[in-house]
Amino acid sequence: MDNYLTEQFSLKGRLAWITGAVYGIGFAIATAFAKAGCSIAVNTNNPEQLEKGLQAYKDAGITDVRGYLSDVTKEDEVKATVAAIEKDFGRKINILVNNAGIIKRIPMIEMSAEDFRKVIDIDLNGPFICSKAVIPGMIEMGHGKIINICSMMSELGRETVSAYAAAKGGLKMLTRNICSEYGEHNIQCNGIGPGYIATPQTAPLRERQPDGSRHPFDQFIVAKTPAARWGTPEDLQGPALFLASHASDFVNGHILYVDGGILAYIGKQP
Ligand code: NAP
Ligand code: GCO
Repeated sequence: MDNYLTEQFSLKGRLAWITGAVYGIGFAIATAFAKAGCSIAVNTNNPEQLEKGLQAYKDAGITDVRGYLSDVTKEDEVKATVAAIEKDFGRKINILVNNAGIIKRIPMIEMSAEDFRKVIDIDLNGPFICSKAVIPGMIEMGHGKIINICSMMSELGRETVSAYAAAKGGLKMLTRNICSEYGEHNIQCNGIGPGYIATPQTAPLRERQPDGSRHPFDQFIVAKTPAARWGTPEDLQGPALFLASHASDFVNGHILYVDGGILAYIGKQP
């Protein structure tokens, strides 16, 4: 039994690049991959966060990890990062997780075109640029795994997140197109669609009100989630390991929603 599970889910000998994984969801996914035997590369465009993130990996006992300072929207920096990763680890990248992302919560008609473009640039152009940089090496190796961190907003809209929803909707279709274009090279490209996860990105939606009560959005989301709770970054570790391992070699172009059931639920009668 143990041998079978190891064969299916082990990442021993693999090299994964998880973008923006100095904290939050990316950090949790990278930690799970490391525990499954994978070498880890992470990047951010913020030197202080990179230093703090590498210390956090060390504190977590993760030693086979290296950090790189780069912006996923800048193709020259991404190409240099891929070259540095492959030189430092002495092999090509087997697994790419396009995790880096931002959100701006602004009513659409009040959002500047510059702000809209910045979200699209990081959340959609970034995954394109990073995937384009690693796919040739995966073709050469005859295998590869790409996991795009999509969102509930790949399927649903809501007030103030027009740019983010457009980006994450596009990322869902980029996932399907990479599957279509490179599946014949034994490259599997899938997405994970997290529900509402407690990370710095959603902290503003969970802040206590001045009177000490829970944020209205916090109450809304917990009521809208059949699991009746916010997700944690650790909730995404098993699904990510599945999509990074041999267990998913015939799964391609799929968005795996890890949302506690939100997408299935119409909501409780008031
Ligand atoms: P987070 O806590 O805000 O972390 C985002 C990460 O991306 C940070 O490490 C950040 O690094 C990095 N990053 C931002 N811009 C970058 C750039 N241009 N180049 C390189 N790195 C960059 O977000 P999270 O909640 O962990 O979310 C991670 C991913 O999951 C995002 O794609 C997000 O859209 C998606 N997601 C989140 C949720 C949720 O509820 N939290 C749900 C669905 C999907 P710095 O801080 O150093 O800039
Ligand atoms: C928001 C949240 C969501 C989550 C996530 C849900 O403002 O609605 O930030 O967008 O980040 O994407 O899947």
